[in-house]
Amino acid sequence: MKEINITELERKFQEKIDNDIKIEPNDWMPEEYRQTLIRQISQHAHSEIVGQLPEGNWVTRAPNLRRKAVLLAKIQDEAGHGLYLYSAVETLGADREQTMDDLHSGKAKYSSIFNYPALTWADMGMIGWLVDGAAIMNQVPLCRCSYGPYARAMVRVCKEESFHQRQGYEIVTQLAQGTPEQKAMAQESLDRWWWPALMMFGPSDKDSKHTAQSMKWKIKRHTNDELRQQFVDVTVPQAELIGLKVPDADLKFNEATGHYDFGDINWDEFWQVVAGHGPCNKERVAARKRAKEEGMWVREAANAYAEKRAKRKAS
Ligand code: FAQ
Repeated sequence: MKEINITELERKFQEKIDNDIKIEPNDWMPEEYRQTLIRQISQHAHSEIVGQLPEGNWVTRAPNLRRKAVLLAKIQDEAGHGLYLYSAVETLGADREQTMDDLHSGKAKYSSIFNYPALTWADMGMIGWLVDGAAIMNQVPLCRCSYGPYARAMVRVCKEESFHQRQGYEIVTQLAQGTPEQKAMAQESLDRWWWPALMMFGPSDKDSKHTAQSMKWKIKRHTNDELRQQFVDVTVPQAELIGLKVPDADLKFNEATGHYDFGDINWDEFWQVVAGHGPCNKERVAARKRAKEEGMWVREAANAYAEKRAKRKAS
């Protein structure tokens, strides 16, 4: 009897997916679907939060007040994205504190890109242009994700990422049109960030263990390689327009396919970074742990105040 009910629930669930009707928190969903979403959304949230660190490094050294104000606003936006996403994870029954503890213990992943250092001011431009650019390419399709709270969070996130991408491209454009030293700084930064940006889209389709199922559930709408190709096709002309050279000797527009062919990605480097052995992995996780410990008194004070107010209201 129980089995028949589950089959019926699965049928209804699949029917909604097939008809592009959003799955909402109180709807029945297969446990694997729930777990896949908890994994992806929490890792996405961690990426937004850890992603603040490379840029935070430059707030005190921004070249002028306008740049500092824009950078601060962008970093605040990333914190907001993390908070929407942690809330979306909670709608799936996950515990927010636990997901953060998983980040701190190394159990949960976050985007490989944030394990690279931001060494020059040009890197602030490159993060906006390439990293937010890649994030948008990946996240616009997520606005049509089958899970309602994630899809809705993505709509606002994408609008903000779009502003981030433009401010990054503007920084890089100004440097590329500046003095020879500024242009060289922009080129050197592109040389360092190009390949890690391509890695953001995840392993190639043949090595991606989750893509097939996530596409069936309409969590993902495109494969990792499809999105990576779209990113290359859009970004290479942007680099050419401002006179920068993408560091790939094999990059060539293919008239037959209408896409750019590009060189091999160093997957060994990608998996090393994902496994925790990138240039900044230890530093990033240590910074998050320190933030939790040092912010403990604020949370305790806020909770004590909330409890006191609730008691006063009740009496
Ligand atoms: N880094 O089978 P797949 C941003 C892992 S937000 C680390 O292909 P899936 C905003 C993957 O988790 C950037 N690990 O997995 C910002 C899995 O391991 P698991 C983040 C990666 O989930 C800008 C394993 O490899 N965006 O930048 C990476 O189907 C500027 C096998 O991979 C999102 O999270 C990687 N790059 O596809 C903030 C978007 N790629 O979990 C500040 C949402 C793969 O089994 C400044 N996420 N792995 O242990 C997604 O779209 C997907 O999760 C993918 C991976 C495409 C990232």
